[in-house]
Amino acid sequence: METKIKLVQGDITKEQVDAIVNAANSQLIGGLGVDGAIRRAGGSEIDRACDEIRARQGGCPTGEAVITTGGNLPAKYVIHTVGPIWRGGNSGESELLASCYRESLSLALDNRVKTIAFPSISTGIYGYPIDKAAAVALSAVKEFLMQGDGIGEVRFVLFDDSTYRGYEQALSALEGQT
Ligand code: AR6
Repeated sequence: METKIKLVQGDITKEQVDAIVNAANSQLIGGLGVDGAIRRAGGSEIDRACDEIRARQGGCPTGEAVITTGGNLPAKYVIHTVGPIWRGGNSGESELLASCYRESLSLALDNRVKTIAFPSISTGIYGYPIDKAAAVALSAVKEFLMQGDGIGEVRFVLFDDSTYRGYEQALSALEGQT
């Protein structure tokens, strides 16, 4: 099962996959970080699609996900999920973060997505410690993949060295478990 999970260092907007995931905010209003990069590269079609979702359902609660076009990106879709803001670890952060990965993968399956790329949700502006976030992210994805085989590959596209190393360590710890 682990072979379906790949770690790469790079810019998620360049990924040739069916869907990339965005670390969005609950208003679905363009922000900084990976959100800004995705919207810049994908163009105004993504902004318009987010505006429509906001008008229809008022945004996207933390831990949930919505899907839009990928606009000008190589990816067909962008799945926008809203990670928790780190408040010290006792405010349900890990459950909400795990839910982001599960909900994104479930939306991917509904849209026949076979290959999907995630950034490290919540570990930038939202302040979630990388080691903790990596463990939650990888085990949530692994558990989801064990439930079925609709998704062929999940790639984590990690922007900087320290994030990449954090995920590498968490993945070897997870693979070491029986
Ligand atoms: N490709 C992959 N990862 C990236 C890229 C990229 N092009 N650019 C940044 N990252 P953040 P959050 C990494 O802050 O913590 C926005 O304003 C970054 O280095 O983007 O969930 C939203 O609108 C970090 O490792 O997301 C929300 O308001 C990771 O992506 C808020 O930020 C996530 O950092 C969400 O904060």
